[in-house]
Amino acid sequence: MKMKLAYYLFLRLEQCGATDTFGIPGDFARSLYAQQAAYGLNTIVCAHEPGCVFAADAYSRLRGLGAVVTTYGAGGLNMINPVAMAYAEHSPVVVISGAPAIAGRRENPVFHHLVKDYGSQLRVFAEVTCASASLTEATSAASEIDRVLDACLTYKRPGYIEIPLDMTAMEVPVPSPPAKCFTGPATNAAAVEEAAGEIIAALERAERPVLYAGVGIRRYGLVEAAMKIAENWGLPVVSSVMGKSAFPESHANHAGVYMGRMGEEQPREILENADLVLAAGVIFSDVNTGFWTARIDREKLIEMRDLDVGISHHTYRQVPLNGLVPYLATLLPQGKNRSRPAFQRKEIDSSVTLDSSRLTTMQLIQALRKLDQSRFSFLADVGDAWFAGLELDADIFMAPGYYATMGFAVPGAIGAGIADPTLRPIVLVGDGAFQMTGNELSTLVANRVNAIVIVLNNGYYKMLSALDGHRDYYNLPNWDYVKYAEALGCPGARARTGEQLYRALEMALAASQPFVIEAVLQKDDHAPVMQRIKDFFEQAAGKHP
Ligand SMILES: Cc1ncc(C[n+]2csc(CCOP(=O)(O)OP(=O)(O)O)c2C)c(N)n1
Ligand SMILES: [Mg+2]
Repeated sequence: MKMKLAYYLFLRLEQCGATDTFGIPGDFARSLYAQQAAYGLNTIVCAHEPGCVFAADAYSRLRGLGAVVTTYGAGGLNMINPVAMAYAEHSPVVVISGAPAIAGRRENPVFHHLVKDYGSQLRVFAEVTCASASLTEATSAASEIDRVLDACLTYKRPGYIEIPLDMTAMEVPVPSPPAKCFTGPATNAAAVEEAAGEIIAALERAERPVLYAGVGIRRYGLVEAAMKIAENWGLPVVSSVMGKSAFPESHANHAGVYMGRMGEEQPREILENADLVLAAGVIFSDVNTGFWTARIDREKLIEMRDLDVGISHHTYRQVPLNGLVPYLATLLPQGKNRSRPAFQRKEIDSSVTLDSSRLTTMQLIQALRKLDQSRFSFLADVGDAWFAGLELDADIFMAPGYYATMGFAVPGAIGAGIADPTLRPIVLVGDGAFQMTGNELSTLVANRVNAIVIVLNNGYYKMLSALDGHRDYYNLPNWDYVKYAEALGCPGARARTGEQLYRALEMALAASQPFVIEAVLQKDDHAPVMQRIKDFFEQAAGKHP
């Protein structure tokens, strides 16, 4: 059977959950865009390539795969940082780039958009993806597409597919019937059974077991199975920072986010006093471990990773998370009668009121905690926006929790809103990050994604000053964010007090288009996690130099 190369690619994207693509057209991608329009795949054109990838990354976190379509060089290479983030954050985004036609290629290329040679862009992307391909041959094109997509879904990492102009509409042989989209990580059923047996025996013995939920749970679509395990065994659930909302935070067993000394007390006590920590898809990064202040004994730890499982000091290979977690969910306790875990869930602090005094980060947090979290997806950018977001009990929360690049949240809202139109995105973004990618507000307007964008305006790169003390070069130009928003076609309101924030939120909630709230905050007012990080770094440095 034969099919147009581009059509086969679009069909496979749809089968993997990506029914929309993000990108910016260009001459080397003109054929891809024309084919996409003819095929009928929804095309979202953003303002800038980094925004396209951030949008596709958020989309992928909700749909399982995101896709961007770009031109060569100027477009493709403009995507490197956010693709690197998607790699670090285990978010499968496939980059589809046009390339010079094969027919016109000369030995000594001096094409526009081209760096060194025809392999340059492919080599650059190889460094930030788990699989890459240049489709220069009709016979292998379909299997190369399948190979890259399968790797993206198996390893939850980005991939790269380059298509020369004259290959896009070429009729190429395709497999019939189509191959499976997702073959999954290598699995040894006997090893899964044996590892599960050992885990169950450890759970039966344990007096204070805890489920430590990581981002892998959401990436591999294991939320339901993780809930079953927690409910069957009466486990309190503590999330990692990156895994925030991987386990729904409205669930009664959820006890908070663990971040070593930087985090809240309750999840820390629960996790560090546990006699068994069942970690699922947790990445033990510096941020997740609260800058290595986490205290979890190796002997108490069962670490279910993407591809294998470590139990105390030994490892079962070919026991992937997506094989083990669903299997564990079917196994019930035989011995002890497990009831609901006993702990007090964090209440809304009623002493914080939205009055006429100067707006504080704590007031912003409390105002957001009072919203019905089930109606929203939350996206946070780097800085206090992220740390304020950590205080919410969100079921859907997205942030650059590992890679920590600025600029994710506003464009991320495009992808989140399109991937799941039933959830209204709420964006928390610092003024510094907003100044990088806030222009994607206009893409939100154009695509009728009615996100609520809250700009934390402290006139400062405050995160950096928390680590490093005050520097003049951390001061930011002061924009009028409300006027800026209006210029891009969406209304906004400024909040200098709690009362004004309350009113602004009411206006935003009533609006059917995107709405910007400029929250005017002070340089020395921090979300609780930021305050602890500041104290920690000050202590470590003695005093800032
Ligand atoms: C793309 C990128 N450039 C630079 C940095 C370094 N950096 C980390 S936090 C930060 C300041 C963030 O400022 P803002 O968005 O205003 O948030 P605040 O710290 O004030 O809460 C900077 C510059 C980064 N993380 N990402
Ligand atoms: Mg700032």
